[in-house]
Amino acid sequence: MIPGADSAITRNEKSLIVAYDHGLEHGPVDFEPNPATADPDRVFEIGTHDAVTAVAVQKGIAEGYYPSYEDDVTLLAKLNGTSNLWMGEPNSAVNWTVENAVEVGAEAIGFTVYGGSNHEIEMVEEFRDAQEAARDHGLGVVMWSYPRGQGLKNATTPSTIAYSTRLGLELGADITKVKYPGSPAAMSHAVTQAAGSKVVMSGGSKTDDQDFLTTVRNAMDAGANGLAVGRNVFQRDNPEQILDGLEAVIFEDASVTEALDVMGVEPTNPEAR
Ligand code: FBP
Repeated sequence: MIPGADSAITRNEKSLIVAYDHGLEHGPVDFEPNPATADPDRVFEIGTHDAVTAVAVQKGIAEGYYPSYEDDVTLLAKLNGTSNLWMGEPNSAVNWTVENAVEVGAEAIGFTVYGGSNHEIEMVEEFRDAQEAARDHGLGVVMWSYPRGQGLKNATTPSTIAYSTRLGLELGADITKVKYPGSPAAMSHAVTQAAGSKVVMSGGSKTDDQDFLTTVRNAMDAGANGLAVGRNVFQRDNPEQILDGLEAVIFEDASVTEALDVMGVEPTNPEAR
């Protein structure tokens, strides 16, 4: 990490990244809950919400759609990715060079590393090339650090997620994106292992407003620097409404109750705090 290298995609050291590489990673099935989001214009519009510090997309989406949003959205270039049609050991094709991403307007790069995969060595070497090219161009570096592979069945245990954030630090990420390890204590341990590099939580599959905000609140209380989220925003009927709530929790230190209030939503569970 280089302190400040990620400043284009952070605000007060925090990030709310909208990830929109799902059309590649999961396929059109992810757009079924909100069919309008198959249109990248709709998601870039969501990305103009004040809370959003960057939108992460693959090359084709950036080339085709980002020029209309370059004044209002910060581009995070997701350089590698693989479709759900691939049935082999976890791996991720490098689809985009840093040089081309800079030409398209990227201010940071994103790169997946599947620690524990039989392809870990080549993925880490590819990350090295991307990380060093990003440094040459003054871009921030976000690692999607998702351990998985033949020998790794449960990729969200506390020790695995702590190892994930440590991989980000060791390999030169400014921000490491990890799955939530299930408890504030485990998240706190993962943040400690990142040793000053930033940690953001991955959004995961769509959950209800209160449950999602509670997990984000817990992650923030454990020292996380925000969120990189896809489905839990764009699969909702009203993505802007949940962004209002996330803005309150991430940037204004609001409680879950306060965030639901900002959204105009009644708590479903009286234990909201
Ligand atoms: P979500 O918030 O929808 O989980 O998106 C985050 C993300 O990392 C995306 O960038 C990516 O497409 C997807 O999750 C990968 O999910 P998985 O690793 O579960 O296939």
